[in-house]
Amino acid sequence: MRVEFPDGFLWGGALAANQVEGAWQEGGKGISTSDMLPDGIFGPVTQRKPGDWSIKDVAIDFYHRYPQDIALFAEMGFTCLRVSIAWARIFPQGDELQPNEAGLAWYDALFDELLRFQIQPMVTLSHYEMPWGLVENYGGWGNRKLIELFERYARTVFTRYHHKVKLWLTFNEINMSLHAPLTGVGLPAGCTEAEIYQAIHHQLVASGLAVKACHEIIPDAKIGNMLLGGLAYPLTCKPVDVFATLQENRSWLFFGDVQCRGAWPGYMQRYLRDNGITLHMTAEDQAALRHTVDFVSFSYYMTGCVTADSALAAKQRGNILNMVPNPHLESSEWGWQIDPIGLRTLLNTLWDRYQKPLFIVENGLGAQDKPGDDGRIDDGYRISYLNDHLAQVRQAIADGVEVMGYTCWGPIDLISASKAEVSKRYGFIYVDLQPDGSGSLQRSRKQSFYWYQQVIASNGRSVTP
Ligand code: BGP
Repeated sequence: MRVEFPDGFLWGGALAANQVEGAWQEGGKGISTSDMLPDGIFGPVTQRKPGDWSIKDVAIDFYHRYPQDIALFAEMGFTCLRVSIAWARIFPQGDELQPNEAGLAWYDALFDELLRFQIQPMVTLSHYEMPWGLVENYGGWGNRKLIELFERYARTVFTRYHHKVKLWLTFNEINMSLHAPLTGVGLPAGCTEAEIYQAIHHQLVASGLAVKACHEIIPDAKIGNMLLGGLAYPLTCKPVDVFATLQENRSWLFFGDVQCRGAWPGYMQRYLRDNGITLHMTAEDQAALRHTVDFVSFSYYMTGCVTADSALAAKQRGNILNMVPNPHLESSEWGWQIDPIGLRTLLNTLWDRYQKPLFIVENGLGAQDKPGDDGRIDDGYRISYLNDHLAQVRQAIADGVEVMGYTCWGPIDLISASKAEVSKRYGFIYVDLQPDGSGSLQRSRKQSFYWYQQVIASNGRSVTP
């Protein structure tokens, strides 16, 4: 007998404020780190001057068009939508004592609209952005003052939305900070590894305090962490490659170990020791870390391989995970290797490691969709990609893994994070927006829209093995 997706499994999509909202200077919003990175999370910092333009400034104009977009999500049958709150809409500089009412009111309206369609909001507190004032005036997360300022922000939104939002996430892809320090922890390029680890520690403490605050203020809510779910395979079965792979996976998973088990693991203490890094950690910090998450959420796009041979590794740098490409896998147009079985492996790995419910909060295929002469967008490649991944999620459920839901990335086309491209489209809904900012912003349904509608209506039974 085939095991199916459980009743109550949440289906939907995931968005991030800075990739969809636009309205970058409306409603009293302050400037964020994302505004200062117009070329994406790996790009250079650009001080924004009046008259400067960035594709993110308007993005897909979700700020003004959300009712129409939510109606389309409802038409697909969504039961959950992952969004993020732009911290700089609530505390424009990051250190005000009182929140910005216009920012709070906008998210009230957004959540009300979702609830009107019985779509459950899942809210990320910080998705790849924070108020620029915190970088400029405090030096980002390197400064422990940010713990207090983040807690103030988290408590403000928990209190305001306590009866509307019951699913929360702390920091998006918290394990990306070593790779994109400004986006992750507000540290400039050129900062040292020791500075990044100290900043990460402050952020992990803040995450623990947010969990504590959420449990106090909204006892019936669940709060999770959010990891980039890349998985490393050994390039060969040489024991040195296998151990190097274990270490690579730990470098991504240690964040989850802290957030799920409540302390820095021994292998990380050894890493810090071996690299001459001393963390400043107080007894209060240790107490804060013990507030562990209720569930583990993660993004999943690709896997990669690891070799202990540094010359070979340097020659063969692959996708954004910077691992060696897997010779057995195909890649997307952006070189991201497609590996549906890897998702089953990862779900099992995380379940074995943490024994906490899992939520796949991002997965999807970025592609250059082109409307045909009749305006239709036949994105069969996206349907195959998503079908194959969902078939593996069903396998993992049959393996005994507890999976709460699936929100695919970018259910409507949006601005990509890595390079702020608009041509890298993930959506079931096409947005008429071109790289130079032209386009009507009109929305239209792709072929995959109807496919996903069917998947949700059948609670996943229509997914082919
Ligand atoms: C994740 C981020 C998202 C998202 C996605 C796809 O890392 O959490 O914000 O954008 O990746 O990446 P990209 O937009 O670069 O294709």
